[in-house]
Amino acid sequence: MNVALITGVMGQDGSYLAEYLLKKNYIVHGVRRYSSTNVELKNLNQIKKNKNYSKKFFLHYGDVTDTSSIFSLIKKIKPNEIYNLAAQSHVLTSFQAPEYTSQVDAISQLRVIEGVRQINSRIKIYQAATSELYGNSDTKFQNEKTPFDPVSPYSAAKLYGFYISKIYRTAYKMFICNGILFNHESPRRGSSFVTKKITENIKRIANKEIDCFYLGNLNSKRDWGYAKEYVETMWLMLQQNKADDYVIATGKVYSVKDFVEEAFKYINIKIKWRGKGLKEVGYDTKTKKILIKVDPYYFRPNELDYLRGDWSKSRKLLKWKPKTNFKDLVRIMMQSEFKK
Ligand code: NAP
Ligand code: G4F
Repeated sequence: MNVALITGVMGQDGSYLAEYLLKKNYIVHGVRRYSSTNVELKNLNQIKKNKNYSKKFFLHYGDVTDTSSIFSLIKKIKPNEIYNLAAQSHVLTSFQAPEYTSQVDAISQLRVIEGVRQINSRIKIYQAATSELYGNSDTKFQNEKTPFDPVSPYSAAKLYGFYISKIYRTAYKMFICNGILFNHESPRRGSSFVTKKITENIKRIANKEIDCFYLGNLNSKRDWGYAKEYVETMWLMLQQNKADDYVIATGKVYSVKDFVEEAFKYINIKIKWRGKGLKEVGYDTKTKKILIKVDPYYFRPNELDYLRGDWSKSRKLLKWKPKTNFKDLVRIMMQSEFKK
């Protein structure tokens, strides 16, 4: 019987991964943080609705910053695989809370890995690394050989997670894989990330709740994929004969403006841009109404302008390829907003 432990199970990836593993007949244990307010288990709705999963899916309170909670969960659950997804995953927030971000995204990675080393070093570990590690690399595509150059407290912390995983892999022969995933989105994305922020605000405009909304760097380019299909690669990495690091991406790149334009098409609005810098606005070509403005609050002290992944190693070794293109991703997210 395969038993998986997922930290960060309530997040976007954790919830899709839990569903994916349950379909594969895994027993899945997820770690959630305690909160004194009533946190909705929205992302776990599909699992809660499925009666077959009631004896296969278990939620535990825990925190990756707490050694006793993580060590005792590993001892109690006895997983074969750990997917270590818990993180303070928002880049701008990492500038506002750098020490906390380092605790969760760097030291806690060591905590999980060290727990496995002490308790049962044969447990396989997936470590959530990130394309943010590359920073403003001057290559057109980034792959597993591209040098890292982090530009935020978030990516510096993840860099530690990446290397400590590699070090334990070689020093103790542990099976630890770093997934260098490029941006991936879905209806389950947190509202403060740019794609979800755009789709939610377009819905508000359509409902006449707001007249316009504010964004930061409109020209930033990302390689956006679909989270639901990216989680499969986490599992695939742990099924290989040898532990390794893999880039997961689409190889296509779009700007924040492209995302805005594509998303507005869903409600038949054509967006054009005028002005420069802080004065740049996006307006409806038919009504001339301004729908998007720039607010410097959303700028990062260090911007990362361009990320585009070369996923050829994953295609070759994991036999994986992305299926959902940019337009489909935007449509999936918009459809979900309007279904709510
Ligand atoms: P997410 O939606 O932000 O989920 C992260 C989860 O971690 C949340 O459920 C959060 O819990 C939990 N968490 C935070 N601090 C914790 C703590 N101290 N103890 C236990 N749980 C904690 O992130 P995601 O998009 O699913 O990403 C999953 C992982 O992949 C993250 O490590 C992220 O950094 C990495 N990654 C993401 C992308 C992407 O484009 N999505 C790309 C590359 C790498 P709360 O709900 O209580 O806050
Ligand atoms: O959606 P974002 O906040 O994602 P970002 O910073 O690329 O980070 C995400 O992807 C990483 C993988 O590369 C993950 F490791 C990380 O955990 C996270 O999931 O911002 C995307 C781009 C940025 O360039 C940002 O400056 O959009 C730009 N942007 C423009 N206006 C905005 C906004 N970002 C946010 N969050 N909010 C805005 O209003």
